[in-house]
Amino acid sequence: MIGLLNPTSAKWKHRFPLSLMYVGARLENKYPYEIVDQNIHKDALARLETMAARGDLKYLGITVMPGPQLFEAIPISKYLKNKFPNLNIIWGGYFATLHATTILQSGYVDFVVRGQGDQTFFELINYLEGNSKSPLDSIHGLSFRKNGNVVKNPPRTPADPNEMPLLPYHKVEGERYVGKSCLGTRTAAQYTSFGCPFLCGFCAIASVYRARWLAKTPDTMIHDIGEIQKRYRVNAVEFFDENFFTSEKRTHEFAEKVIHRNITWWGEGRPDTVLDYSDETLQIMSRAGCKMIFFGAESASEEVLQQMNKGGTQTPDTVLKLAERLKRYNIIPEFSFVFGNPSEEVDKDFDRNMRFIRHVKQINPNAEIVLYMYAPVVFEESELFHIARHYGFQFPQTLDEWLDPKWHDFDLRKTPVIPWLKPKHYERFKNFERVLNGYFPTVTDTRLTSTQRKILKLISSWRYKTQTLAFPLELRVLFRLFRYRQPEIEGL
Ligand code: B12
Repeated sequence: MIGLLNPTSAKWKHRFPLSLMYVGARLENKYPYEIVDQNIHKDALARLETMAARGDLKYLGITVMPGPQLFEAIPISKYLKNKFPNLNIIWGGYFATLHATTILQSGYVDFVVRGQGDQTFFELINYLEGNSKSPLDSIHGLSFRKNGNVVKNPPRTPADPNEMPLLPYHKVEGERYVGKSCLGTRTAAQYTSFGCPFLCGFCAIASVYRARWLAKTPDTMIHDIGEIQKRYRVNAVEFFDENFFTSEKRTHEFAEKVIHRNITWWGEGRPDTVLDYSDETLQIMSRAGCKMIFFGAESASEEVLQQMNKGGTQTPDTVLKLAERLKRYNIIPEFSFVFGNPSEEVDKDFDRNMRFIRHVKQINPNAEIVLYMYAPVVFEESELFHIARHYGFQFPQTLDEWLDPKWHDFDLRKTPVIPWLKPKHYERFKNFERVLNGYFPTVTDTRLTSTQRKILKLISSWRYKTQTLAFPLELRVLFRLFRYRQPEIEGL
């Protein structure tokens, strides 16, 4: 039996474990497998242990994002490997892809599947089960240990998602993943394209997919939506694609086709791409239920955008124009910014970004703002990664080191492990975020009542207007009291 584990990630909302469902789809009818999701099964480890003790668990695949998932994946792998040395532990997902060597050197993970993982995993199981004559070295996208060294096979060329098998909804407790969000009462997650055509220096997707973008056709998308509507009466969809809006033609056709499905939807895109869309496309998107779009605005500085290798035609002005334009279509832009890029002038950069965000809010008060602190990703060709290293940034050298509390929040982009950022920067960032969230509470927190919103706005009003950020204790108390939730940490 193959176990596929999704370690705890989201704190309060559960979404389909798509990564594992794609991996599972390939195994369907060929190898028995079970998906165990620690987000909903708090006894996940005990379950796996029982299976392993019965001799029922031969392989354990774990999906690993940095942050909370990693902090579960490490102790679970260590514990199970120690107790059941014959269990093959296989990691996949973005963290695994980018840190394969460190992971394998730990000794308690046997294989790492890099990048798009379903076919690689299937070929690995074929090999381990003795059903394939090809050697391990021929499995593209796989890393493993050989004679004490880590072997990194060539990367796998990503496959066309239109040719992928249907997702195995029968393998998950689907009802647990369909829930309330700001989009609708029955929200589900979908994934309709792999990769992104751009090479932004801070993005894990760029590092893995290298400017490739492979997308499902509108017909396949509609078919998939039909499936989840039939099964779960879904009325809202979050498209987790990194760049859903890459092709205007696809978006337009999808919008035309989905219009009768009565769903509200959200996706991620680039400001310049969507600003270039015709009025006609934006109109049909709006009529077809597109309620909100997440955009990487990144920075108020053209120079920083260049340093990030944002590419395309994006400038800070693009964001302002888009904020204005989307008002007409009733689509909420959710602009994400990255503070604290490697620079001698961090304070100036902060000032510029803060001023810019206030400007965006002036143009479109409904625009949502999502703030991140820069966290390097492994991306050898990226200038940003080299600059970060030049400033003395270094990733942990061992897997256990990642457990150090100082790395705990690293990928939540809030912790001081970045040499050019001092505690005062984090403090300022956090305080700006608090005042902004207080004055403009996010619509994505559906549990926040209108009275709570009014209280937050009222209390933070003087701070926002006078730009007094220091010691916002009253806001910290209110956020705690109201259990305020941030989309950057917990999803929509
Ligand atoms: C959904 C999502 C979330 C959800 C998770 C919901 C859930 N169900 O668990 C939430 C909102 C919780 C989340 C949080 C975070 N996320 Co997130 N998230 C995503 C997102 C948008 C989609 C992931 C997804 O479902 N993809 C669809 C599946 C099919 O693709 P996939 O995951 O790549 O899986 C394929 C391969 O990777 C591989 N694979 C994956 N797992 C496994 C396992 C095995 C065993 C094998 C063999 C193969 C394999 O095979 C799969 C099929 O080909 C991605 C971006 C993206 N577009 O992928 C970011 C992304 C994964 N997240 C990222 C990050 C950094 C985070 C955070 C840590 C920080 C943050 N602020 O975003 C937080 C953590 C907070 C927390 N509380 O856990 C980064 C990872 C970057 C990195 N350096 O590694 C990404 C890539 C976004 C980005 N561009 O930077 N996230």
